Amino acid sequence: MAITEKALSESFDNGFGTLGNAWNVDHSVKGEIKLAGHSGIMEWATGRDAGHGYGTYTVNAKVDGNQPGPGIVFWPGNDQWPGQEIDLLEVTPDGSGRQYGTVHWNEGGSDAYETRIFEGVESGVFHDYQMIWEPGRITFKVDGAEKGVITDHVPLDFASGGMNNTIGFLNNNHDTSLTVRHVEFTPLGETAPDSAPAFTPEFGPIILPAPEESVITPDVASHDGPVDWNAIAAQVMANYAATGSWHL
Ligand SMILES: [Ca+2]
Repeated sequence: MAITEKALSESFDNGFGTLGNAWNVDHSVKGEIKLAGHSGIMEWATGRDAGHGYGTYTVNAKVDGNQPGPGIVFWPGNDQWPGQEIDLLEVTPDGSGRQYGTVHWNEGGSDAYETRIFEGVESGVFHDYQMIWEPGRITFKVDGAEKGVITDHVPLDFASGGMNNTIGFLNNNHDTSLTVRHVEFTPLGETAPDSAPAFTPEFGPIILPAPEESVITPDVASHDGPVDWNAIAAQVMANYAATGSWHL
């Protein structure tokens, strides 16, 4: 399988676009997706090389509400947790509405983590959230301003002998929501493109533990009905076996 060090740029002008696997996510407004209540969208975490590695991750998004619920979550490529989860946005549980970033790791079978509070970042408006993942260093920025740096327990990416992470968005609170208008990934050492590159599905599909009442829309804009998650996964695996690429 090819290492997926490819740029990604998703504007949500065509439904879920490159992030085709979602449950309970609203894409009725062209150019954005909205997660409210219990909802999520994520690339498939199919193995250590799923998703993306070192580089710059930029997400234009808006949090509404001041409670935990919304998340910009980079999930471990191998879908194992506790593990290599990196969160570009969560909300503190103290009612202050403060936002923060986190690096998680597996410490002897238990979840361990380190956080950085994003001081002065307000909810209710769109911000550019950015994570720069480099060897030994993760930097969080909001609207171009550095909000925190973590240098301990920074994982190696797949190309360096470690594991990649998949891009995802979650919301699990009826009093909060997360609206996302743009997602971009630029591999380390490359310059962000001036215009969105054509999407290729190779960084492709997704997986997360499916919630009990999944409403998944895997086939991008073609249907919105409930879908059997296991059947989708089986089809993706079959396609991969037959063609060498992940697709539905
Ligand atoms: Ca957009």
